Amino acid sequence: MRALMHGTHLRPSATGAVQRVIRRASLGAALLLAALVLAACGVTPQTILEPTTEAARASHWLFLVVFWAGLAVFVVVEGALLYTIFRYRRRRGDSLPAQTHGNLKLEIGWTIAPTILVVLLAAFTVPVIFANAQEPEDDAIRVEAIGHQWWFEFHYPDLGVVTANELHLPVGKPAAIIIKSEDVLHSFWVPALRGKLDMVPGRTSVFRILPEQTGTFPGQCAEFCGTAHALMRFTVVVEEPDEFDAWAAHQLTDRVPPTTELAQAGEALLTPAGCALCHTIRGVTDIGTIGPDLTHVGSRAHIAANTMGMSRTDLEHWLSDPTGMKPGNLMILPRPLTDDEIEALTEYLMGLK
Ligand code: HEC
Ligand SMILES: [Cu+2]
Repeated sequence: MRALMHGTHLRPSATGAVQRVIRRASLGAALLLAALVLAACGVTPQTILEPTTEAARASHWLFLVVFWAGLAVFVVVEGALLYTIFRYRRRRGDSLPAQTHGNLKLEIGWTIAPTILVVLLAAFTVPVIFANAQEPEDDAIRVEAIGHQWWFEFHYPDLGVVTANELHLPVGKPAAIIIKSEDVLHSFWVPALRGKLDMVPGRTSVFRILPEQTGTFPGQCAEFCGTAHALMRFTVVVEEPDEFDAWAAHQLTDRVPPTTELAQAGEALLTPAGCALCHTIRGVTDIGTIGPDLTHVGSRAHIAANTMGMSRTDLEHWLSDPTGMKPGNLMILPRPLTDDEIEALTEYLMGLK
């Protein structure tokens, strides 16, 4: 009797708890969905499903082959499993079924079928691997892409241009991307342009990209490389050849000298505040090589490996607390900056177009 009362007493609140959990879970799911939908708005999708070059189309096609083949296998195997479970389930009065130990025909069958499937997949895959391994042409525009913890450096050895996290390429011209790493394993990946390639320390790999359409394509590091790996992104700007030439010519110039008093005060801070230890700003200082080249930082759309915008507010946030903005990153200031210093440096950096 006591147990029964106890039971009836418990039940309503237990049901309430379950309902609360369900309500919370559905609220959470709705919020997550909304966040995903919002995140998808206004950004060029970083997806392999919208290839824009021959190499990316080849990988995409291969993905479809493997996906549909995998789906067919899944449906057949799970279908057979479900059919067997229901058709041969134990019914009342059933006795132990006949016990078999091995079935030669079946075993030969399920060895041969996957073998044929794997050989077929290889037959599709190998030509794509070879096609995508095509050497870049001799007159391809050469770009060294160098992985750093946790940002990308781009260096055009023939043009002399050095920049960070924003790779510019002229449309319709093959590019030879020369892939290196400064420290640990990274991976260079712009899904719209082609598949990934590891950036291996001590090793140089080259791949070819032939952009077919202008636009801005997101990329990111695709190999875990430490604390800020998830915050290591970049963009590829594919533009008309004359726009590219103008961009490159401008990148080659020294920094735009500051004109306002505030910006001049910013420039005067580069050495005392420690920035010059790590950053190069051509025309002012060229000893720093640990951080991105800032000569034309104001001409880029983002900072901090594309995890923040290039705006006054973003720069102020970045300078007041780089570690808080991007945990683990290697911009360690010798001392915190004062508000006045941040204001002056921000004004100065905004002017480095
Ligand atoms: C110890 C080296 C170091 C010092 C000192 C340093 N930085 Fe940096 N800085 C970095 C590194 C490394 C990054 C790249 C961070 C990342 O994205 O992971 C960076 C990024 C930046 C960026 C963003 C650039 C971009 O294109 O993403 C700006 C702007 C910047 N630093 C300004 C400054 C200023 C101004 C100072 C002086 C007050 C300074 N830094 C001092 C190492 C340093
Ligand atoms: Cu990484």
